[in-house]
Amino acid sequence: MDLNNKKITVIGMGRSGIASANFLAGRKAQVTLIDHKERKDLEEAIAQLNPSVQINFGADALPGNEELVILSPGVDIHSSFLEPTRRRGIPIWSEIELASRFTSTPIIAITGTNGKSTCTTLIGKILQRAGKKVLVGGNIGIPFISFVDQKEIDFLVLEISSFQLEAIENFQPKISIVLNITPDHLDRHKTMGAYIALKARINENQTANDYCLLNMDDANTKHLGKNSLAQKFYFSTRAKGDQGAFLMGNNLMLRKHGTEKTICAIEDLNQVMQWQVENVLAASLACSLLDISAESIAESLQQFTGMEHRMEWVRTFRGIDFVNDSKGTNVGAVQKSLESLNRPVVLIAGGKDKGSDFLPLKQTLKKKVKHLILMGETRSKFRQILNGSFSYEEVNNMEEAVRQAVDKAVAGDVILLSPACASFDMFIDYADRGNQFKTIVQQL
Ligand code: UMA
Repeated sequence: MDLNNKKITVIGMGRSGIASANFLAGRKAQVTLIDHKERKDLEEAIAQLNPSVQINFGADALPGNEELVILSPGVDIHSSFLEPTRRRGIPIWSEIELASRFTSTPIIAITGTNGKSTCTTLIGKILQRAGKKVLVGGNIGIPFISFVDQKEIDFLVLEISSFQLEAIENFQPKISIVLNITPDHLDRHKTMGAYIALKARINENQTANDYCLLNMDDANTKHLGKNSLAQKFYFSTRAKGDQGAFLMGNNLMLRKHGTEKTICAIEDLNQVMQWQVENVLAASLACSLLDISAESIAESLQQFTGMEHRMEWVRTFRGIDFVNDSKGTNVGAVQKSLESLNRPVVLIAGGKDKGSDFLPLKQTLKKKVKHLILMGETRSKFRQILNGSFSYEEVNNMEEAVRQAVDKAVAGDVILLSPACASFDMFIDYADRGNQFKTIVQQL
């Protein structure tokens, strides 16, 4: 694809937009970068840009002469300001579509509502340990476009979001994985149907030489391969299919082309990863399809201690375990986290609303949680669904939350921060929320 002198508009001056604009400018495209924020709020971003990039601040409207538009993930493809461009038939791509046109390195693409970052990181670790040269990024941090100029890489391991899939055309991973789909981002995608359809796009361009890995235990994911030409493999903690990775008794097993192999026992995994067996099965299966041996996979699994802010064990104090799951920003994540614990839980939840329906959480709360501590903007929404039927209290900050939780817990309990909400009402982001929790817990 020749970019020389091509008029390209990039929308959004965050990590994805800056990396895309610099990539395009480096290939001599005429790049306009637009952002609805004012100049004073973007000084740091400006400093990172190729000087040839033209910047339009405080703007939504596109120049009108663009031949291609690149969207940052945070920009909704249905935004009305894109209408004139769409009417002119100009292609509108996400950054991952652009990047995929400039690399022939095989891509392992991981999507799903929860567990993406853990699975992505784990695959990266297994492949690295097996001697492969890999780059790990995408929604998890370094934008995909930043990888395409790097040479002699064996695999790109990319966490992919529904926002990024919204504007793909040809994006074709060698291996696609859909971990699970539960309600999230419905403020943007509006319906579960629309959200599921977007996740399904991860395998729409795959061919019979590619692999599509699906969670057999999740009703929203198990049929997502039906329109894909890719070879289908499944992972499950409950059932045993013909091709895939399964839990049999206490063992993690691989089944491929008529042969069966044990990877390791659940007890061989770190405690945190025992809570996330589905992610472990998906990662093991992907690596086994890339011809990494079961023994090598097992060695990596045994060393992997999980991710910060995702079911992260913080400390035991007075016999109470403190677990930081600040990245549990939707109802499905909290359900999964609670289901994985078989001890009484004092749960700290609440935060910024993402248009979520908390009602499906009520049953899990009743089953698993002895006391609930609520904070943030969504307190009133929780109050409505609980309707006096459940023991909870409301607090104003993290310090109060931890103090009240300790008051309610006894030795043998778990105090779990798993908010089911975004963090932006009270914190910079989920990491800030998790770090504040950890600091307060360490000071007890
Ligand atoms: N902007 C506009 N117009 C709009 C919307 C946004 O101009 O209509 C501007 C904002 O003013 C801002 C910029 O766009 O300056 C921000 O762009 P962005 O929100 O896409 O943020 P980036 O920094 O580019 O980060 C994006 C992903 N962000 C989102 O999906 C919201 C990051 O995922 C990703 O790590 C990064 O690209 C690199 O690939 C974050 C995320 O929250 C972690 N992802 C969601 C999630 O995991 O749930 C999907």
